[in-house]
Amino acid sequence: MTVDTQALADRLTWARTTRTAIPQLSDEVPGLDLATGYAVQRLQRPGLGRPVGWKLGVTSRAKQRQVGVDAPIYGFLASDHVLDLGEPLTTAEHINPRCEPEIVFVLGRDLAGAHVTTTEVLAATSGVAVGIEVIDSRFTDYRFTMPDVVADNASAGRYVVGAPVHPDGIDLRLVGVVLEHDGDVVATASGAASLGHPAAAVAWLVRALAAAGEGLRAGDVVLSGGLTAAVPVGPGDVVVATIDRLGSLELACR
Ligand code: 0L1
Ligand code: MG
Repeated sequence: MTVDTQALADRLTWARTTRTAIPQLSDEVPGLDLATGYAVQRLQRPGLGRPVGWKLGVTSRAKQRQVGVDAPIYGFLASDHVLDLGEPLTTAEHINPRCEPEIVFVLGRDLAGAHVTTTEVLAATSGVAVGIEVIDSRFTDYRFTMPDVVADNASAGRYVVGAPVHPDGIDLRLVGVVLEHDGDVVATASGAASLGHPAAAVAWLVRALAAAGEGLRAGDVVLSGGLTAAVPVGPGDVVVATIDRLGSLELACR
């Protein structure tokens, strides 16, 4: 069966720009597979501004349990996804926003290849930082299959990043993570929650991109995967992510 990937991409763009949830694509396209999902995702890239990097999704067991899957995925990040430090999140610009803490990598040089290792990722990294990702599914009630959520750019919404520090001497598996919502600690984790090591998650991404003929570029930002379950947010909420050695980051919602 031939799938009209452009029509599916257009449907997701309509959902995003009108802030209207739609049923998962696989309801209508039963054979929707991961390759088709990535093709639909790719078609949405030009509509979101300048490319700035990538995001990993479903890398933690907490997230895998939350969405009922067992393998990571990736999505692209573009300038329209960026929230500046101190810039509030306007929740009405999203359908169903949820916040999650992430360790963010900033690439110091290009990195590509089908066999890239965790060590090579760390060597190519100029900085790591605390981040908050705002995910937002275009599908009703976050109900989707893996190909659906890949097509929906891994639920990318917005993200904010703190000041990067050099990763030398930091064991990213061991750094503690605390997520606060309106002053309450709602989740804790350590860096190892993302595929055992956040840099291993980035290495997985590089290998996956190599299969698509792509790679990371110097200056790219990579969200290495949500470390806890994501917390739903609305106007007036404040979310704070704190990661040992990397610092604290606050996101206010209006
Ligand atoms: O929760 C979700 O929407 C699954 C997609 C991946 C989101 C993420 O982990 O950043
Ligand atoms: Mg995430």
